[in-house]
Amino acid sequence: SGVLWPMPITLDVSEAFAEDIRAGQSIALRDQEGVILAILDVSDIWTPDKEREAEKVFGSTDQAHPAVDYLFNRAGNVYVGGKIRGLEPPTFYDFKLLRDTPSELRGRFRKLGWRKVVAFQTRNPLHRAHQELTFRAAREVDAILLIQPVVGLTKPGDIDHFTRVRCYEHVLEQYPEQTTTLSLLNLAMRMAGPREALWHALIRKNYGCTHFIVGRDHAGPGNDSNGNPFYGPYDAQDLFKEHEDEMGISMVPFKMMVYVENKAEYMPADATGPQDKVLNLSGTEFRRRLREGLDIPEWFSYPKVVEELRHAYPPKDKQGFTVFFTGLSGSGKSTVANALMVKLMEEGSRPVTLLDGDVVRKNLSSELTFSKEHRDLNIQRIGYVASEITKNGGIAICAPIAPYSATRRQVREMISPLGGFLEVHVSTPIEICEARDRKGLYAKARAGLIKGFTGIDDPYEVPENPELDINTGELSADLAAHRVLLTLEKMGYIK
Ligand code: PPS
Repeated sequence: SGVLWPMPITLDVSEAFAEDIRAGQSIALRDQEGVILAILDVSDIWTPDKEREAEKVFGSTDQAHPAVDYLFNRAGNVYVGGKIRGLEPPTFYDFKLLRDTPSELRGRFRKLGWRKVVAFQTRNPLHRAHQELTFRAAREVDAILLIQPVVGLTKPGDIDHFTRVRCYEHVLEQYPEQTTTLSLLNLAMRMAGPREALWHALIRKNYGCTHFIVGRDHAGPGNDSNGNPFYGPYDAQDLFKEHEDEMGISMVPFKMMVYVENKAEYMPADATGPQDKVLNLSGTEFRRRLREGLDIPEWFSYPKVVEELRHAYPPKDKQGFTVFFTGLSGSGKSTVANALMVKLMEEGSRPVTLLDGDVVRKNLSSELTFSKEHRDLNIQRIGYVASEITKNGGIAICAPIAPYSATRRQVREMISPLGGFLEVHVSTPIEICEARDRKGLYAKARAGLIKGFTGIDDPYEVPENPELDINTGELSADLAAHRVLLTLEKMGYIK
């Protein structure tokens, strides 16, 4: 239509779903619980050219870009378009008082007589530099400041919004009264840099803002697979300038703010001189210090914000972790796992749960057989329980056979983002396991009474890079458990 709109909002569906619908039909758009939020009267069904979409919207087809990755690997291959009839807005149970519709926010501005409002977009916790930047921006254009953080999908690995909102509330105390307000924006970010900046600004216009802050590297996705940034640091400002006339909202461009030690204040980077001592703490370094429980200087952030973040992202010795034993039947997994459990209980820093192969088979997986499919399902269940324990700061010790590498890798990938993961290969040779034959199962397998027994007529894929390798033919259970403890200590999970 010629209306300026930088971001396609598409409904992607699977090919199978698309087969079943025709233009002219209506489909229900539901939330995760199945509540119908809107009806889409389908007028178009088409297969998009994703390469072209990626190139045009994100300026790249490199899958290191999170939105390109989403488009290519997660979005369905067919798009459906048409008129939407809204039935009810999505329900949120968190921070209800901080969520506003565009008309609610416009109403608030009107009621308070705020004619000029400058919006600040963010997906990160705010520190002193942000406070300085936003406050200066508001003063520059003589406007009220709206901090409007995104609480929907942001960049993978970002700090969760519950923690961020608690941080924003602390930072709000730092502004003079009646100058600043906070409202949350439920948006799925695309990290599309320049186009995203225009999109963010148009959304803010709809919320009643007159100005929008665009800083350095707005909505930047980080580096591409060659290590180069996807967009130039001020590309977003340039694109905004190009379209400012038709935007209906003005840009307040901002250069990066830095702390100048000799002046004991923040300044825009381009306003510092050669005699100035500029202090810098990168996001990566900040996260490292947080993770290691190291000092974070007062010039960088506010003590209450740091405390909030430390609480949400404790150092390793306060995080949960999983010790995942894998090995043949009779290799000694359970014995070492039990010895480890009591040692960790003695240490007492966190609650410990043992998910032993046999015990899980009795309580969690009683209907499963030893087929490949069922073994995988069994390990996925164990991984899921361990991931929940790890996420909540506990210790999970798992001791199944877990014969397949791919499934073990899945478990590792599921747990690693939530806490520690230590894979221990109990590599006791099969001859020793068979000679022990504590349950008489090897004898039965040899006699053909049990089919598909691991190591006899069923595979065991040896782990390639376990954190630890233990052979209980050479090491007692007690010493083996001690070695696990030492490894955990080395990794930083116990003190
Ligand atoms: S798996 O492959 O990870 O799902 O196996 P797991 O749940 O750890 O169960 C292993 C225990 O079940 C007994 N058992 C068998 N193991 C291997 N193959 C076959 N066919 C089989 N049938 C029964 C065996 O006692 C295993 O216990 P552990 O403690 O490993 O000796």
